[in-house]
Amino acid sequence: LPGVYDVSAQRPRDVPWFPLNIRELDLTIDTLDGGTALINKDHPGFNDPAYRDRRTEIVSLAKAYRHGDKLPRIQYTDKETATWQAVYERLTALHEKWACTEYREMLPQMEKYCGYAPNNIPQLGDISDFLQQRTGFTLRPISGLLSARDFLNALAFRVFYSTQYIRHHGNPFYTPEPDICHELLGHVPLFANPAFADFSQEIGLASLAASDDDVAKLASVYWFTVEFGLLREGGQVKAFGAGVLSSFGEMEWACSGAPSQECRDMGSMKDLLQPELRPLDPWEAARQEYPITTYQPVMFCADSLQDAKHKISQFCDSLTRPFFPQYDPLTQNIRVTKSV
Ligand code: NLE
Ligand code: FE2
Repeated sequence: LPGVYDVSAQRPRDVPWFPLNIRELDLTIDTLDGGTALINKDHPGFNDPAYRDRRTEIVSLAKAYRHGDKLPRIQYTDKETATWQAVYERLTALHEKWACTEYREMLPQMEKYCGYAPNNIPQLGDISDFLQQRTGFTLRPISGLLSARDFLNALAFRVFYSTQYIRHHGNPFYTPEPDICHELLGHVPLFANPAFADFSQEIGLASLAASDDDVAKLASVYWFTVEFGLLREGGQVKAFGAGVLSSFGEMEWACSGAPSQECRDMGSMKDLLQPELRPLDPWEAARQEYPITTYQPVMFCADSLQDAKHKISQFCDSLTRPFFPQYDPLTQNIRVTKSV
């Protein structure tokens, strides 16, 4: 409601700016790339004007979105649905083998309540309503890659920024950028898991007013867990990271122990035979460098989702904080208690 909460009335603060109310997420919608994501000469969509126009169309809806609006419903074309179908069918077969139990348990519910099906790209609004009732998470449309600070800050409010366009049909099984397949088949099912939702919010709270250095560390820990995390289940390596779960190529790369040449080519890993798997150590993950346009050469493997959650909590607690922010879900405000 305009006037009730005036987002433009910002008072100066002596820590890095962060949103104090969920409505202030409207101030953090600028992406690093102006909504083009990684479209460059190597992108399969670079020389496809029809694809680029469609991206612009979907992205402009995300740019116009403000807190409280209805999430845009997209009428996906047959061509887009065919890309989704190829990804969906190939991924769901692999998930049987290589997705962690917590993920596999959730998928039937996504099919039942959110419109997940091979021939239908689900709508963000339906998913957001479902998640809200399960864990209090909601989705917010975004045009492309956000800064780590803005992206992580939103998790404190149990808000997850989600792209809505789909990857190019030229390479459906791996893309370096987020797209609707990555969000829906990678991230969304685990946000319906209460323990996972709690720990995502914890990372978000730790990022509020954090120094640039600590935000970079948190982003790296996030990358090696929520995006590319692995865990062991009965001696087998399974995926819980969304970037692995949404990519046919990277899932085989990470979990099979012997990725095929076809799969390695897909992620530009012609020379490396397989990733180096290390036991999860957030302090080490915080310092580990990573590429964003190829498969991950180094990956971290937790003992379980609980283990990852526990270690990341300890890591968040170890950061020096100016104060301890808490989220009040009734008012959707951050409450700040000064540390001594
Ligand atoms: N590589 C992932 C995929 O193909 O689905 C997307 C990663 C986004 C960080
Ligand atoms: Fe992601």
